[in-house]
Amino acid sequence: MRLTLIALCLLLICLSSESSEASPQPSITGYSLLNSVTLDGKWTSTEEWADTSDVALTPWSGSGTAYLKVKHDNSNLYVLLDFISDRALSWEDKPLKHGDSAMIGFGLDQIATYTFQTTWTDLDQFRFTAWNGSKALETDLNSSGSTSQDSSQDPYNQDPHLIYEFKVPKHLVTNPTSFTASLFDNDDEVFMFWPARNNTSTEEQWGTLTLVDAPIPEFSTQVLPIILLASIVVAVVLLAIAHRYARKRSILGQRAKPQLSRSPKIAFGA
Ligand SMILES: [Ca+2]
Ligand SMILES: [Ca+2]
Repeated sequence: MRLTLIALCLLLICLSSESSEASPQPSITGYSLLNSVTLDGKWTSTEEWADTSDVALTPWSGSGTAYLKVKHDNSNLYVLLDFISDRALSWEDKPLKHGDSAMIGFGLDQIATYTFQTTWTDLDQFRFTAWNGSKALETDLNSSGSTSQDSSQDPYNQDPHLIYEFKVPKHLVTNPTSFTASLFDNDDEVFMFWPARNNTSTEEQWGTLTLVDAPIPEFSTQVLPIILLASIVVAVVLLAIAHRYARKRSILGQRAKPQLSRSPKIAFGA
């Protein structure tokens, strides 16, 4: 029984690793939101961004940890960039020039269409800018961005770190669209990208963002192996208990047989 359990666990681990390696394409899905977004540059509640999937950004220089999430409603798409490893805020007027920042870009056929950036300019101030191609736009196109260091409701990590939120009108982007996101931590000079980039950093390295008109499935393919493993473990444990119980009953039954066979004799003798 113990060997069976170990074998099942190994099988499920193999299945789980295969499913995680089965999606190497740089693509992300933006699900229809169930929880509304408040553009305050933080997880307004622990549930605010729990209704969509995430992908990890990859450091281009240095090391770091950050996650990207996208979802949408009828009018806008929303982007979260959670820079977990950026624990120190730096802004533009520091001697090192550049402030901590986040950028997202949308394209059509790998050509940049709109780019949005949020950059810290002071201890409590940031600047939101928009470009059409390489041209900076005076209008913000009804888009907006926000950032903070408030991580109190962040399910990933509650230690204070930089978080960015963006809102972009859906009519500005195609569906699906070429998409990229990046983060810059000035203190450690860390660039984080989705998808991962090499030194050439061309737009052909952008990924694909697809907006689907449905909420995230309750049980994603990533969760299914875990549920399956848990179900099998429970089933094996129940079988083991049932087996032990049956064996115990069998032993007790065998012990009880001589007593039962003696009883009629006693009654007969009386
Ligand atoms: Ca928020
Ligand atoms: Ca920083």
